Amino acid sequence: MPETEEAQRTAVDLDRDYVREVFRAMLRARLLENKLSSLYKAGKIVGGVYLGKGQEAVSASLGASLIKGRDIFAALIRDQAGRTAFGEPLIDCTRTYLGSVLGPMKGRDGNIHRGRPLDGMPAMISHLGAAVSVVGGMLIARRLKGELAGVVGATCVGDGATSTGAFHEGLNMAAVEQLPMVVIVGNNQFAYSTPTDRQFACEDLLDRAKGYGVGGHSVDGTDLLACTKVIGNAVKLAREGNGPQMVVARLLRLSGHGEHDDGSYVPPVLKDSQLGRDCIETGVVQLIESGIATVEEIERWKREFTDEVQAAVAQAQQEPTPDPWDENWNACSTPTGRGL
Ligand SMILES: Cc1ncc(C[n+]2csc(CCOP(=O)(O)OP(=O)(O)O)c2C)c(N)n1
Repeated sequence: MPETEEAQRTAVDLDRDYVREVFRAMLRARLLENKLSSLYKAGKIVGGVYLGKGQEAVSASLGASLIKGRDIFAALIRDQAGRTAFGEPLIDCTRTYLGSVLGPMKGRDGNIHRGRPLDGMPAMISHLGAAVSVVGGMLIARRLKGELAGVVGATCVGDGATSTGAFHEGLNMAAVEQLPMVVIVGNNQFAYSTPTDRQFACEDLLDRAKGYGVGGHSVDGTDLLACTKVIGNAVKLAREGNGPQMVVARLLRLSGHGEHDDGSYVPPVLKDSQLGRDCIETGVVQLIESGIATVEEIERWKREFTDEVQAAVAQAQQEPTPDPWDENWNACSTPTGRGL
């Protein structure tokens, strides 16, 4: 607890700003993803569309706890809110989904495998768990260059990813090396259509943190204020030299695996449970009840972000897709300045 009254006020204000930042990123991501879903259903997006609906509080709490320009964030398919909170412009998303040559992947990736490595965002890897090793490697590289002080590397995985070899090897190594890493496990009860009781036999995924020798934290992923507190604290612990931290967030995926999947295998009883709460809805109530934001402000943000999403889609839609005759199709990224 800060000693002086002024310091106490500042601490409260900082928390308030952080919570508002998290919620704004959640809202921007939700409005953007609603639009992506409509575009997909209208046949305007080729390939898959993957949403983070219901997981925004977890993802944005992580993204907003990280420092852009210093930290590393390896986002996964449910992390539009975290990307937004970490500072990724919305146009990066619409350009990638709509195949614009001006996007960070230059129109070579159709959906979600985008990144800006020079800004601390490695491009997403589909192979579940692989990002844990990538973040570990990036942190070791910083250590070798003498640039690790005060840095955190973070990634998010799903419950399914925790059963892969890559996850195990990556987290084990991070623990041995005592890296400043945060791994968020979004336990949304399903890996595609496989429920958790067909994925692992331990009672709680949190039990695994002990086995790896890393800090373990559990949070209700539908509760905005709990997410900001628990995830913000895990990032702080990692930053202060306490080694890797694993946070297990309990929630439910509020969409199909991708928009091609109606998720009809999710039992109604789960949807009606605490796990099935929509974090945006609970967040609105929490913000208003705690006086962190007013109804008018939230309505204004909705209008502002709706306009921003429309503009990002309209802009990407009128940009060119790659011309196969001009493209050199380099397999490796080159520092051209375009998209990096
Ligand atoms: C190593 C590996 N195995 C299988 C797949 C195919 N796959 C893609 S997403 C997915 C389910 C992921 O479930 P989970 O980790 O729980 O994350 P969620 O989609 O629920 O957020 C699977 C099996 C993959 N991408 N990588």
